Amino acid sequence: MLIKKTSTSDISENEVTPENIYKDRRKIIKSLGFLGAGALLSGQSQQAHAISWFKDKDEEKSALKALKYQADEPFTEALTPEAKITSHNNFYEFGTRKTDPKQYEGMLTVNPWQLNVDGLCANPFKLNYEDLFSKYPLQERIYRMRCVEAWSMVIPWVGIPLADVIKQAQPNGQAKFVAFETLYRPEEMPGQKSRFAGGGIQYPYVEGLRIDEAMNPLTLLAVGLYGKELPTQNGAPIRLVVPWKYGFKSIKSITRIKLVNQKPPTTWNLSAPQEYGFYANVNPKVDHPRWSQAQERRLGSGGLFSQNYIPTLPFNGYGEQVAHMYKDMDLAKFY
Ligand SMILES: Nc1nc2c(c(=O)[nH]1)N[C@H]1C(S)=C(S)[C@@H](COP(=O)(O)O)O[C@H]1N2
Ligand SMILES: [Mo]
Repeated sequence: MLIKKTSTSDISENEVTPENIYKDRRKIIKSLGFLGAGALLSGQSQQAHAISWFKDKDEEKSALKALKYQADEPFTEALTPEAKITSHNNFYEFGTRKTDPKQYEGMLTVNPWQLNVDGLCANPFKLNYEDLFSKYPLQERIYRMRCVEAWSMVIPWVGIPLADVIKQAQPNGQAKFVAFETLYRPEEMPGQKSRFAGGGIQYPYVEGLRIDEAMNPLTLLAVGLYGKELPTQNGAPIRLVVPWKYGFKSIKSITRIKLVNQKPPTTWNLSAPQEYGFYANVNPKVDHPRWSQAQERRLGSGGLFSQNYIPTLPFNGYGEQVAHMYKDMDLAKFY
């Protein structure tokens, strides 16, 4: 498997790609005999050919930048429809039912925003709302997302490799882990105001990665999906995406990224340590104490009745890029 990067662009707040353009672009790619949504182009000449179909010069330039990757395997899984990705959510700050977060779409104040990057580093810094879309080249990554509840989707994210942000901070030799924190704003997040509405977990939601996991090229800070800014329910304005781990590691609406020396506390591990570990690597061989992890229900792949059960892959199918980080670990013990 490889990085599912099909385009990069300097998307700013005002020039996010509308969904129809997004779809047209994929149709064009398909019509040229490539593999359709999520497919990767291979070979310089094919790339040049595909790009010549994109009208606008700037887009051409950014699309060229986009195609700097090696393709060795097609991405054959269908994208989960946008309507599904934005209406079936886990975001307990907005309620515990899958349908709750969408009710708050547009209701979280994301501008102004402040993301602090600090801790054990030479260059701590802050990013504001505009910075999230303008400071780093944005990349599109189509990733599977596997929730620990045994459902999954295929999502076209737009974002920034977390490594780019961490390198900018210049971590020192003490920095062994990265801690993340979600916005704490009970006025706008009903789940933070009431223990009942928020499912009984502690807020702010916190997560963490080992520094090598954080620096892995797959690890993304997403600011968009389907070519547009993230909606509230998917973690606006910026959220983590760690595609080889269960979805709960992919913390939403982040306000702080801190380089630390010790393994940081993580929300679901604090809440139920026997059920949710720090690592949370997708692993069909290690069942949740209350259900099997051998299979998953792929959402939105086809019609109403086509909820597909498919086998779950180790590391969610990203083993080639990530298994080396765990080669000396017992993954049943460090679940
Ligand atoms: N702050 C915060 N981040 C969160 C959650 C949450 O409740 N709060 N839920 C997690 C879980 S369990 C999953 S499966 C994913 C869901 O992401 P999605 O709604 O964009 O599909 O977000 C994760 N990030
Ligand atoms: Mo999840």
